[in-house]
Amino acid sequence: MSTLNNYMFQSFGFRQQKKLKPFYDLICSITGEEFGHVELVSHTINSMLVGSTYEEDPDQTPMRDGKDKRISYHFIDTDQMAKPFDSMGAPWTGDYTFKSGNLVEDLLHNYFLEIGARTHKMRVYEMTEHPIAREMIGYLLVRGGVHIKAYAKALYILTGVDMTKMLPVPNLDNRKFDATRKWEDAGEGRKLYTFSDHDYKAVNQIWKGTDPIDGLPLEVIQGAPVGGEIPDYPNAPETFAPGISEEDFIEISKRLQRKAGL
Ligand code: MN3
Repeated sequence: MSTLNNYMFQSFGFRQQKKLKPFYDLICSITGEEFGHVELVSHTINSMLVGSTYEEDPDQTPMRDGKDKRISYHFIDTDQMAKPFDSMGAPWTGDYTFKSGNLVEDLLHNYFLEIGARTHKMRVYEMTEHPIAREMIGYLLVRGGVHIKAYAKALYILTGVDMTKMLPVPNLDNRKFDATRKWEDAGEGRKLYTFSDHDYKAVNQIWKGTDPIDGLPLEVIQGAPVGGEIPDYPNAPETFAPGISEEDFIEISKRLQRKAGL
């Protein structure tokens, strides 16, 4: 949420975007990817929560297990689907967005933010063996690594300071994680997607040369990566979601198919 909103507002309020187009294009491209990452993390949370409670008559307390979860309010407030709060239930707020307007400062902040996110991912990976969580973290470690390297390259072009020399931070190769290797092997750590079929081409003036960690050539991909299948979550009658019975759905289908309204 913080990376998405940082880059989004930095892109919306980018001064002299024509003159500084490669930097503008970089922030816009990564904004597009972060939107997808928020969706990916949401689906991870949603999928992991499927089956936390069960269908039963209300008097049988089918949601009793929610009472003892750390964020029991999540079970009261939602139908066990993700919302923007942290692992202790503290809500995400707009205070977490950073947009100074100074390009070096903003890129430095973004670089720091990505490194912080990498540290958190690595710790969470060490906290869970859940296959869905590991799959998500493995992928995001590789893609977040691209963002770290991209901001470092942008800062080098702007200032002459080579931030890539300190990478990786934390100092542990992505390949140490079982769930990252297939994405590293597929070259996902060296591709920067524009998330647009036509725009943001000037990003190739920043994302060029070789990978500072493995020395292999970098590549700009015009467009977005192939997406995964969006889960079709089952109904959860004990939460009253989505609240449409089979009988209701038959009637609703008839109304949907009618040519005229009402
Ligand atoms: Mn990122």
